[in-house]
Amino acid sequence: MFINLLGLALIIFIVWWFWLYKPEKTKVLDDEITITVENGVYQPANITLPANKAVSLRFIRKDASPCASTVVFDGLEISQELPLNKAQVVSLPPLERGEYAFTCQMQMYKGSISVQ
Ligand SMILES: [Cu+2]
Repeated sequence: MFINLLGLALIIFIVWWFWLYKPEKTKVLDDEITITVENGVYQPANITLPANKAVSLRFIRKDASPCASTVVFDGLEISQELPLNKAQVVSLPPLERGEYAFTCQMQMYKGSISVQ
């Protein structure tokens, strides 16, 4: 009986993890949002922006590895060097609705922008 309950809990957890869990999204209400580059993740990594509004992303890189030193916005033709421990602003033009990805050069860091 105990084993069955444990198995059930495990199944529920797996279902939740793979199908129900959605990464937290950060809605941008200001004109600028700060993104930290550290420990293999952009923080926040999933950003929701309003359409047709120019927004600045303020990157602060705390990861010294060269891999993290460039942020690339695929599809927007933006590529920006990020100095270590110093804010670097990337200005996004007003965007149409859609999903835009941003990554480091080797795509170990991954982020997404959802324009709505
Ligand atoms: Cu990388």
